[in-house]
Amino acid sequence: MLRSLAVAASGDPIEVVLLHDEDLSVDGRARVEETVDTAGGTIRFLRVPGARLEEYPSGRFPRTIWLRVLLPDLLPHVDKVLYLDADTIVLESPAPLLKMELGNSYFAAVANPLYSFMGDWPRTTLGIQHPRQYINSGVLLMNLDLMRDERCAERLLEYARQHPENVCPDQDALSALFGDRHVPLHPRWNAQTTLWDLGIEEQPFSRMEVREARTNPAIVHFIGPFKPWHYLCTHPYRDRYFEYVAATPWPPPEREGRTVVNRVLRHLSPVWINRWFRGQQLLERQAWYRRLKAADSDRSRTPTVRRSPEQP
Ligand SMILES: [Mn+2]
Repeated sequence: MLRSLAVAASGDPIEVVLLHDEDLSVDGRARVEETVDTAGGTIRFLRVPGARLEEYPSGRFPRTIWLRVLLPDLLPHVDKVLYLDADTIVLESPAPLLKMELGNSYFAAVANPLYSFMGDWPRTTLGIQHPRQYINSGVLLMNLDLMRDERCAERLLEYARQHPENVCPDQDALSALFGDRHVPLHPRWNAQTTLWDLGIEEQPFSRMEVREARTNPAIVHFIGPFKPWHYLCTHPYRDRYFEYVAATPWPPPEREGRTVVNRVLRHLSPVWINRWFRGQQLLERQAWYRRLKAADSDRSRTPTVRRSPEQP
């Protein structure tokens, strides 16, 4: 991501803040610095104490998913920031995006289309009526001033604690609370894998937007379980990822997932591959949630512990 950003920004000054919760090796930091230096940019490593993140329930995801919502506090003197997931590549300078006026909106983001087999939880569980208000949290242009003023981090924490069962904890919380307070971006600013996997009619974008985002994405986001180094990744921009890696001090990641089953699955359409994998993930998540509920009702039998009411 950083290498691609360095190339895409060409000439536009970039100031990178790398958020992390665990120690980074001296060698790892040096490699990151070298990658950003090649673009004449600056980098600051910002370590966030794990305890800060542990306050937010993250389900089966790493706790670091919550780092982005702490940015208003972490960068107290910054008015606006572009948050990028590490599983993105940047193909066009985001400088014009950063100039966008956000007015009374907390952030600008791209909607998150869903595979139909995953169900429509944004509507049925989160109460989001318009599919464009369910956003993907991997690329966020954040109005830090407004988010600080209106205590967004605390409100997200409160919501997350009341909804520990949510499928995508940070993204669901951002969408449910602030989906109606965001600027919807063209899908080319967060071209998620679903853009290519799903049919045009299945996406919450116009036909024109889908075509433009497919042919000319500005930021590609490798969402889901198959990152570019996975054997089941058939993403059209997979090779671009490896080109960028080749220009960094890191060796290319080892290919993973080349199992007998996957050699058969690879011949299926991406939707069916996802259905197979994510179906299994969904089952695991349901089992995890049943355990959570069981533990919860165990505790509620103890009169000294008060629990907030269970959400549907
Ligand atoms: Mn991501």
